[in-house]
Amino acid sequence: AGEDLLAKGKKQGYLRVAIANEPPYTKVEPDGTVTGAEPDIFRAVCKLLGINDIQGTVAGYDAMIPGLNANRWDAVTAGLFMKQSRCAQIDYSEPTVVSTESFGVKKGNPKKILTAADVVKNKDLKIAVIGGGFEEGILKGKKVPTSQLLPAKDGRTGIEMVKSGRADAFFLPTLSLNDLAKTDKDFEVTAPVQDVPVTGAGSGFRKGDAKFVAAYNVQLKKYKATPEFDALMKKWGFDADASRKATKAELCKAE
Ligand code: 6CS
Repeated sequence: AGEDLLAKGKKQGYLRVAIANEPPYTKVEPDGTVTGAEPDIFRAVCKLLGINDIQGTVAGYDAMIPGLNANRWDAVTAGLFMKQSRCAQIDYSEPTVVSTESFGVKKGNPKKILTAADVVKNKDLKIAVIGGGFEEGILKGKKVPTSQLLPAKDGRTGIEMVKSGRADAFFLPTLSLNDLAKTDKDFEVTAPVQDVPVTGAGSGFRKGDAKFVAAYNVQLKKYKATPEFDALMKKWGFDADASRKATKAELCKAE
């Protein structure tokens, strides 16, 4: 980093963040405004630190950490779920959003896909996953062959793969699938998958910005105790108490 991130943010009046465009975690409004649960939390905490704005860039989940370390943005605020390999590469804030995973499947769930174990035991299944995403990592960790995993660029693409029959399921956070289902009644979302880790994200920073992260965590803790935080979490469909109870140390244990 070299330059002090807090001083830089205050001086220029904003920080740069990487986001996806996957509501309710992240969302780009038609006018370009960056919103969704994680950017909204980040913006609010930055205000408490004296930094008034954020500038978002949409990036793939596989590009977020390399881009952060290449200084293309100052933070990742995309619901980038904590796990061992990611926690080793970047410095996360304490948890913001905590959530679950589901499968998006054809109506009636014809292949009966409800758990990761269901995928492991059926070599004929093709599962759409976001490239470089947490879900891909879970299935690879369970030794599902790469040939069974079909990369999807974003949520909408993954659902199209299921509807066209190219994929038997799309593995994605429950809330992201529910959001897609609001405008597309042609697929269904399974109950939260029971045999995978709880997902939790925080904002991700460069290891060199530890001083900023410490200051950020102080304000984040205060913010999480306010009614504004409850309102924001409710607006996007997240559980505020689950977020308050979660710890980075615990979430970083996920494989
Ligand atoms: O952390 C990840 O990689 C995942 N996070 C979200 C919010 N959606 C998909 C992505 O794979």
